[in-house]
Amino acid sequence: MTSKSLQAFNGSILVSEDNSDSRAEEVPEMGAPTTKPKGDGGNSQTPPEPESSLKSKVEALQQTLERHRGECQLVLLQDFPDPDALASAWAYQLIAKQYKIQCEIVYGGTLSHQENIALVKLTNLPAKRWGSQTLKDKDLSNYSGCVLIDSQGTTCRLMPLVQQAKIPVTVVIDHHSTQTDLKPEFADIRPSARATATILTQYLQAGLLKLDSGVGEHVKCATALMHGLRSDTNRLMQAQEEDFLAAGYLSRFYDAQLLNAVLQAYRSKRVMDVIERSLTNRLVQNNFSIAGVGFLRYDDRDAIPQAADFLVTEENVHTAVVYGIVHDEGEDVEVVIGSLRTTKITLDPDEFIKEAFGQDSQGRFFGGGRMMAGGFEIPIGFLCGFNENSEFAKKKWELFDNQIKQKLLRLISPKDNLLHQDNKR
Ligand SMILES: [Mn+2]
Repeated sequence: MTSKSLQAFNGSILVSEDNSDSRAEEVPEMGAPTTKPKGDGGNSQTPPEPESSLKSKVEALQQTLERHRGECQLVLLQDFPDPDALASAWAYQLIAKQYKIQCEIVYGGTLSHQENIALVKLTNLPAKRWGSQTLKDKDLSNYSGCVLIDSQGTTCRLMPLVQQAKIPVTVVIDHHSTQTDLKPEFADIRPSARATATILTQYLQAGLLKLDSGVGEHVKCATALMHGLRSDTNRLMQAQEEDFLAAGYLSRFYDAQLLNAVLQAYRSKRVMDVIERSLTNRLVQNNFSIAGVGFLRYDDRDAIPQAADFLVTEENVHTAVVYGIVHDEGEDVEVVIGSLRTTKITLDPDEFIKEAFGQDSQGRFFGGGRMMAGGFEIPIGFLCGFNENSEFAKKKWELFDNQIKQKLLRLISPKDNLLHQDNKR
């Protein structure tokens, strides 16, 4: 991987090779998959999937489902599932139900963004969190196969356990570039697709499940798919022909009021407080806005990308990076979590983050990105804990804050290596 020369601003394509490109996926407003070619202003259109190839995919999926009739499958989502993942998994579950396949939709992390929580609550979306305790109590031998939707297992902490339990990967449906060689029975991996929801909608439209606007569950699932599709295409602004066609089909079934209710979800006070901290602490240099927000509860993790979304709206700012130390009580670990948002077309978040933070001892990058958005997670290992000692916690935060700033400023103002704390504005 080191052979890949990373030039932070040249805007060339860097196909993600590690497992962290989807960190920022939980933020629904942002961007398309990592493989989107850059430098075209985001307007290039990939022609829709040819009908013949879609037809053969649909047939292959039908045959796969038929072979597993009556079985139980585990649908694994990324740790912080976004609307595209949640909705697509639900559509798969409804399709599989026709073959008497029972699907359990699970994720290992948490739902943190208020819109995602609202989506799950308002639509009764059947996804469950499996913490480490749930896993210990679960008998995985019930499941004859696992299904990966909107990921390839690399951003999914449940994946290693499923592999240990020797559950085969039956189906992969995703729009990220191929990340690992999973050898599933059925794969539809389309990096050219803007949303997995578009792929699933095409399946529905091709007849894998006949949607009925008289069936509440169908209406809710269509609404979730519409939300997933919109959020992965930046409210359809990056949508291509096939996404519009899928949205057009969904428009016959979805509930506009319900979608509106999901989008109207309010921010919690704690999210507002984190945004406030990011405003107070931000340092603006060379059109970059950088803000450390200190310690955060795990459930508020999503306040970080939301603060970055907000900071990038400031005049003369094209890129915002917000980070904090998040304590995961379940696993008792602390992680520096950060998000990047940019409106600069020639800045590739994936390259920028890989270049800024480098790799861990196993050669894994601490983060990556896709169009307009990126994220990173840096475990703090031995320095975890003892935050009840406020003097220590303060020093610890300052250390990480300074180190992250230095790494970022090295790229932002290459000649100006030193940290100028009083540059704050
Ligand atoms: Mn997606």
